[in-house]
Amino acid sequence: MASHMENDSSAGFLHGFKSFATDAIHVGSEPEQWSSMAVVPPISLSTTFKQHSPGKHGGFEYSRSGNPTRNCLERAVAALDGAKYCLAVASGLAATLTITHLFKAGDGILSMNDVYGGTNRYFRKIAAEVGLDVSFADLTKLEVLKAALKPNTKMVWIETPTNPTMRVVDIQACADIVHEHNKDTIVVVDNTFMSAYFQRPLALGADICMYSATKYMNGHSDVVMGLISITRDDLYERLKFLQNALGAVPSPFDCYMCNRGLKTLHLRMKQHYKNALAVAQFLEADPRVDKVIFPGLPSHPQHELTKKQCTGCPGMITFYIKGKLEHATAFLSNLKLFALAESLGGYESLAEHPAIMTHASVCENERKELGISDTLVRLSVGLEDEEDIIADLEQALSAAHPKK
Ligand code: P1T
Repeated sequence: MASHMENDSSAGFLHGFKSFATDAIHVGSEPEQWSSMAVVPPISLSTTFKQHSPGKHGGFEYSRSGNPTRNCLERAVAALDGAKYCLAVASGLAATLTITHLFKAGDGILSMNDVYGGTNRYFRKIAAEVGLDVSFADLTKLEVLKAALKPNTKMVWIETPTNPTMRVVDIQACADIVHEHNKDTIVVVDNTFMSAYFQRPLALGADICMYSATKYMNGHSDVVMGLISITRDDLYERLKFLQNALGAVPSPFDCYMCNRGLKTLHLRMKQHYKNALAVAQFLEADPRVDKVIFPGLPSHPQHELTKKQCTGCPGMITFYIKGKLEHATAFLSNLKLFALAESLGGYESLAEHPAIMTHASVCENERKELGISDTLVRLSVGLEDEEDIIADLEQALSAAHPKK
């Protein structure tokens, strides 16, 4: 199998997934499925579908249960994840909610300690409130995982790399340990940061791979959506029931947009990686920066693990600026090309302050423990020209740390 990366940055990483681009472009979009032979899947807005006789229909009944445009997207994503099935839902958090509805009060959920702030908030303030036994642990340490598994643990939630501190969890090792503990305990990987292009959790032993498709999978910062990929038939049946019964489904227009975004996922991710590597190297050499966290740099503590389980790295970088909160604030306020905004994974560069913005809902003690400090800055490096991205970072660093 040939590597899909042409530049040296692919050195030592897992080989690219076979026929990824071809599948992204063709699976689910076959013209033969439409009487019009449309090459681009139409947006099917009808909420309901005519039946031949009661209960006898052409595959669709009501748009919450199934929609032709959503079908196209779900088939494409399943192919890209090496999965049998995919279910699209209304947001990344709707995916988390739908998956968590597999369980009942008293069941245990063990989550990676560093996760997206909204995931942390959902587990702590909603799932725990309705009686699920929620706990958090540093799943980068396998002995910690082993000690944290309980007889009632029904789901282990892994986010890797984590948002925002970019810790990397060994998916295969975790899945082996969890399934040895109890073969029915479900391992879920939030694959939002890596996207299907750089990481295939199901091939590494996970039972469910989920996304905030709002990020790289759609890639254009114009759709809020979640995706759930699975291969096990029993899990699919239960999740398909929940997709319809809970009702958190995306609109046909959003499904069209996300499917369109997928067609260039491979091109976008290669360029995100190239730009991010250049930015990470620039920041690491800069005296105004204390520390850079990017799994593609040899200085990342889990660089070797990243190379073993991923085919490359996305545009996500976090770094600690030298100084205090006022330096981080000055840096972020002076960026011109980067927009100071939440979210990530679009073609445009974004920067944010996790402690004040995306992870404000995580309690202060926990933030401190995880390293989400006042000087931590998160970048989502976009697809602009590398020299323009670096020039913007350079001028904002100079504004934060003016020469005396
Ligand atoms: O925003 P939504 O589509 O509901 O997805 C939630 C979510 C789930 N998982 C991860 C890893 C995420 O990063 C997110 C959303 N994250 C942001 C909005 C952010 O700026 O980090």
